[in-house]
Amino acid sequence: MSSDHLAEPWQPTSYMDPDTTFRHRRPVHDLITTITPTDDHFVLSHFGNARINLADWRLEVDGLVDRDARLTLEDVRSFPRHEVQSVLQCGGFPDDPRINTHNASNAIWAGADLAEVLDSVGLDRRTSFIWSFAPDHGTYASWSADYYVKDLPIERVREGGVLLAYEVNGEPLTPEHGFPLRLLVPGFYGTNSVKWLCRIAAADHRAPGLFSTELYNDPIPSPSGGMPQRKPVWAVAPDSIIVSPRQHERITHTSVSVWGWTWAADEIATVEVSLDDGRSWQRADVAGRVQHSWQRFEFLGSSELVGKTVVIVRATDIHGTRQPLEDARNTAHRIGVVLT
Ligand SMILES: Nc1nc2c(c(=O)[nH]1)N[C@H]1C(S)=C(S)[C@@H](COP(=O)(O)O)O[C@H]1N2
Ligand SMILES: [Mo]
Repeated sequence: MSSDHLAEPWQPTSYMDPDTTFRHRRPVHDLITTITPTDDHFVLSHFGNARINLADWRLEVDGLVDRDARLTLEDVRSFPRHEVQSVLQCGGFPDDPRINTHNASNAIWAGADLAEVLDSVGLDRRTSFIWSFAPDHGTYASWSADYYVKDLPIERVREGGVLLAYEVNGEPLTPEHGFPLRLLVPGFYGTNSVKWLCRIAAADHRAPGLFSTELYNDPIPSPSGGMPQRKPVWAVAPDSIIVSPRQHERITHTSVSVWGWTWAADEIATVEVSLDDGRSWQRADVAGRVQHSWQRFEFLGSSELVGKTVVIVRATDIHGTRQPLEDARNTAHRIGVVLT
């Protein structure tokens, strides 16, 4: 199938409401439960929220496959149902990888495994990327587009757990979270989990598009002044949020408790807490993870300091990759407190 055909998205009847960028989030200090209730789950929709008419919605599956398919929601539901507990984290500003927006939630998603659906239509061996399309369109900051398209390396799909998700926390998806169907890519930044999914296509090259090959690609320093390279915003780097204490909280210095959530594409091995703005670090306790969930960390200790200080938390994953203290999508979280 030609690339020209691949670039033309099929679209169900839909409208945008609102038709401007839609963001919703709770303060991190309110994220006190392991599973984030759906109403508290953050929402990020670049162009606004698409409202889909289920009656004419289909999931088109085409590109490098033996048999094109047009699946109804019932067809998708007829595949084995998989549940995945997973953190979903926004990658932050699509053109600025130096800011951590601390925008994350943890939920139980259910749906069909994308790898099983692709096997059912016969995937061509040349496939290296799976493209995913949605009909939302409009303007976002200074950019505009007629639809949303992302791509995933086939290796991630083959690992399993990439869902065509129709449920979150035991209920059908809400419109803001992608009704009737969304992609859920555990371990990858939220931008890849395409909401209002209407088409997936198998291809042997990356999907050209505003959100795939233009925005959401981080510069990587080139060693010897060669051609600048860019890396797609895919796997989630080690990250963490401090749920407690809150900004400006007064804490007794002899009994300091710091807790929150930590996660990465792979499991987090250690979390360190600093009570003196990064001069010294102590280990926190870290719970194990369930599938791709976030992990709770907790630190109980004391400080010789009294007065204003900054609490910082940094996580390290099982590969030894540690959160940086500045200028990154996963910059360590800092909270200013007063020790009394
Ligand atoms: N179709 C479509 N899918 C999308 C987006 C979008 O704007 N349009 N935003 C992405 C981004 S940047 C994030 S962080 C997640 C947020 O998912 P949520 O709103 O369900 O939390 O959806 C992703 N999927
Ligand atoms: Mo995002």
